[in-house]
Amino acid sequence: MDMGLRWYGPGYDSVSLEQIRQIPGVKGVITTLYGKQPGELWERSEIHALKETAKQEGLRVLGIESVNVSDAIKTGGSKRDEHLQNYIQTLENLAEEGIFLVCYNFMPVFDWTRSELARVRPDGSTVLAYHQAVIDRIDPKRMRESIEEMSDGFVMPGWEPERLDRLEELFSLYREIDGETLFKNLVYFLKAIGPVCERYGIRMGLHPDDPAWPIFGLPRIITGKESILRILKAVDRPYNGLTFCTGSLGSNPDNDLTDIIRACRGRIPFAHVRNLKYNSPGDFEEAAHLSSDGSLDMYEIMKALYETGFDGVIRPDHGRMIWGEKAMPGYGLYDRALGAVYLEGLWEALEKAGKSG
Ligand code: DNO
Repeated sequence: MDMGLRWYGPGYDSVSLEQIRQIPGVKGVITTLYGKQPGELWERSEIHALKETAKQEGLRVLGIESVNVSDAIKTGGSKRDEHLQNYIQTLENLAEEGIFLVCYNFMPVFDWTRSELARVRPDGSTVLAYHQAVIDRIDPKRMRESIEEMSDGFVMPGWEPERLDRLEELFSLYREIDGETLFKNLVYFLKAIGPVCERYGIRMGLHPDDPAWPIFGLPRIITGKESILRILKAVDRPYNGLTFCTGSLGSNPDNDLTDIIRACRGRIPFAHVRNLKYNSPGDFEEAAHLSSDGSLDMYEIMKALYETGFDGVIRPDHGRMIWGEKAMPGYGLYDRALGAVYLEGLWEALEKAGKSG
């Protein structure tokens, strides 16, 4: 298992590589080429430069989150094949640079969604939160205003202004796309990238939908055990894997996280491990990683990963904003560092118990 921290790159992240390097046990970063539009080709020289930046600080690029999939690929639009060629070439360029883990999602229009970016918890920390009634009142096409107001000037992954400017157009692209069509387009994508993934040993980690149910009338297709197994079986090859995101799947209390991990044995190359707290149906808030601070049992989750032979990358996920830090919501340094070390502690205990038992 390699522990990594997500890093947005120079100019995009308030957290530095030097700070990341000082978190015990963190071997590298999960990063991306920010500024690249979905569908665009990533040149090998650009990937190399990214890798060198990390290397100069003694860190590896453990994986990419994300090489985003374009709307043409998701909807089967006219530019699908051109974008697929670029995606395939990008994967090859990444592999040539020694990067073999790629996370992506297949959510229409919106990536992860929250209704609040700074809900105050009893200890004064602030967290991302979701309240269905608030989401139901939002006009999704005016999301730009809501996000700008909420995010304190930080640009968040999946919520880039270029995207928010095109919401009207994006909604119309998905007008005819139901869950089944989206699923078929995902299979088409996975089959198309199969040869390059198999040639280089690339592991793709499909990120579940967050929250794990349809929102704003848009379909969402990776929401729980059944839908995950369906896609893993539709393209039943090791390269077709899952990014096991506890916070996304855990947004639905009906999802049994450890059961999903066991059902996906061998197909989880990447895990986002974090906690959240359910307040009432449709209302949850993120919490510290520690089990007792939220509703998820981190020990059981790490144990299921350990027992199924997980050998990929784990990163702590959204952290609380604590100690006066000002950073991108969910992606400050302090609480994610606490999370990383806590998860490493659980892993160390599991490994030692495993060896002695
Ligand atoms: C949010 C993240 C997502 C994730 C993408 C993967 O914090 O978990 O933005 O990176 O959905 O493609």
